[in-house]
Amino acid sequence: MLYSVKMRSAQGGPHEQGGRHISGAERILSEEKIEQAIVAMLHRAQKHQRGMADFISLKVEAVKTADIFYRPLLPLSSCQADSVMAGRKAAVEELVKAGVSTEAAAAGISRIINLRDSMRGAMLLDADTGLRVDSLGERGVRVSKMDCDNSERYEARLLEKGLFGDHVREALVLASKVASAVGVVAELCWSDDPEYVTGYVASAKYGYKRIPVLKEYGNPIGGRVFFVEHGTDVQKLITYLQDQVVLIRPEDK
Ligand code: WAQ
Ligand code: MG
Ligand code: MG
Ligand code: MG
Repeated sequence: MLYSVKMRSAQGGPHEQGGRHISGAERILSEEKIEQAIVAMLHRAQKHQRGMADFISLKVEAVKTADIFYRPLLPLSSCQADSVMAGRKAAVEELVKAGVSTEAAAAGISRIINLRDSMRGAMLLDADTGLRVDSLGERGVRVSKMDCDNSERYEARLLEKGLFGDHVREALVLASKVASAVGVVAELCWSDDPEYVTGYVASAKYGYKRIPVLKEYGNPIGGRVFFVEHGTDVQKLITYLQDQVVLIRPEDK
């Protein structure tokens, strides 16, 4: 039996009462791993670089094996960028290559830059017009119910590329689920953790492209934009992103 384990934390009260988002996490785990995961999530919320949480929600739900989708891990590669400006230029180039209009790509970057505080979830933007298509406001769409299929194997794959740590491990799984969704053209992301400046553009077509710097060190604003094909059934997409259980498998070598 597998379980979905989710955590979200905020400062100044719960998110739904105006609390400031601190951190969140989601895993799919077998029963014997739940306890350790919950303790790790609790510690993350308590000692986060965005500040100390005074609201922490932990949720454990059984997952029916028959409901699981298996989807491939996106291939990972990196681009060069030695400044925020160069990084953002590279992000626009990658987004346009993946099928996002120049205007929408620029709109995605400004949307994140102009956030007053970080959101808990992502904004959905039309990949042609750049207009926001979800109506979830400052909450956004929180992608949930996903994990890698085999943590040991997954972490070994990352290590082969010299990568380790929660940020990339969680982001690559999330990006792989998002890219597998019908209607998603590409994703743009950088962290809201002030000390983490590396971000990425991901798409089913070109994989997960790491961009070494997308914001200034110390900046607590980050976010995610999912660019969707014009005419996408947005409600169906949101249901997939939030509720569909997806396990990510590295392709066989
Ligand atoms: N679903 C939707 N949006 C999310 C989710 C989620 N599960 N988790 C985070 N976000 C949004 C939310 O707006 C956050 O404020 C923002 O993304 C940043 O979240 O290869 O760590 O968890 O080294 O801080 C990129 C790794 C790390 C790059 C990104 O984001 C690399 C990261 P964070
Ligand atoms: Mg995260
Ligand atoms: Mg897709
Ligand atoms: Mg964060």
